[in-house]
Amino acid sequence: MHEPDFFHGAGVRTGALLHHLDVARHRASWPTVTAVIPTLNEAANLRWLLPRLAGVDEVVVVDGESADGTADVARRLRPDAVVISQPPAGKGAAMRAGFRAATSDVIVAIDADGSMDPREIDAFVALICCGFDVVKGSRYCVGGGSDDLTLLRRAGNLWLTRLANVLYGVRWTDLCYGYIALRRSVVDRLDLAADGFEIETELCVNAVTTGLRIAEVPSHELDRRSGVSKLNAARDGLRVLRTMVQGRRGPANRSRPRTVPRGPLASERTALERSARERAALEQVHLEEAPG
Ligand SMILES: Nc1nc2c(ncn2[C@@H]2O[C@H](COP(=O)(O)OP(=O)(O)O)[C@@H](O)[C@H]2O)c(=O)[nH]1
Ligand SMILES: [Mg+2]
Repeated sequence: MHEPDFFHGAGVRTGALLHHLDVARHRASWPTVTAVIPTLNEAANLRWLLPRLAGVDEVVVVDGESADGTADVARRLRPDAVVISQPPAGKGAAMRAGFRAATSDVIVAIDADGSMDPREIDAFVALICCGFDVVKGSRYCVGGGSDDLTLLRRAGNLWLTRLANVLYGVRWTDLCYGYIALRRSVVDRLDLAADGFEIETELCVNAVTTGLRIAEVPSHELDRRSGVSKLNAARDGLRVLRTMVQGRRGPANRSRPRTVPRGPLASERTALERSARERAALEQVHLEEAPG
């Protein structure tokens, strides 16, 4: 006799159902995400990247008037993308424009060159859901790595990271890396002004001096897929150094935030409340398990 499917391996099915409900519960409280992508002649690389960002709610491409049709490729592959064109004033200027245009709860800055794996985005966002304001990728903490860095850049980054740790009393493992997620609600507090590759340093040090909660997450940097890096190790290293030293003077020396920061959005609140509830439940379990 044919039994209803439901009765076959009911235990397994119940487990699967609970799993689906759990995933659905997490999806419901998962914040919306905007990927901000600065581009300067990255048409070929966008063909690799954009299809891999299908799960992201919003894509903002800030193009430095590329000569290779980057903006057209972006519009064709992602018709709902916001594409901003501006003179090639530097990666920092592009990222600031992208942050201003983003509308989601969480912003993830990701390079266009295929060096940052979009599959890592969920790990960044999960840490935001745990209560962090800024989550920076690290190629040097356990689980991270790079196929892209030259010896000179590796040494420069190591030295600059150590200096940042001394100046700001932090324990970062990677300073000059552009794979970063942040709550959109903290963008104004960061008061970003950098035009060049020092933008990541400015973002991180201003986050410290304004008291934001910062986490590092392991990230594996891949080789740029095609084209060449626009970074100049000596020139941009000096700009990073200057940004770090200036930032040490603290927020009082920067201009005031341009707008009043707003509170978390509904989906952020749900996620944060849930993670607080889960933390409280875990603490309860530890208490109950503690001897005596
Ligand atoms: N819009 C814009 N994007 C830029 C500019 N300079 C660099 N980028 C982008 O910033 C990202 C990082 O640049 P890249 O040359 O790969 O630097 P690297 O990863 O540090 O070697 C890439 O997606 C570039 O296309 C610029 O002046 N304007
Ligand atoms: Mg690159």
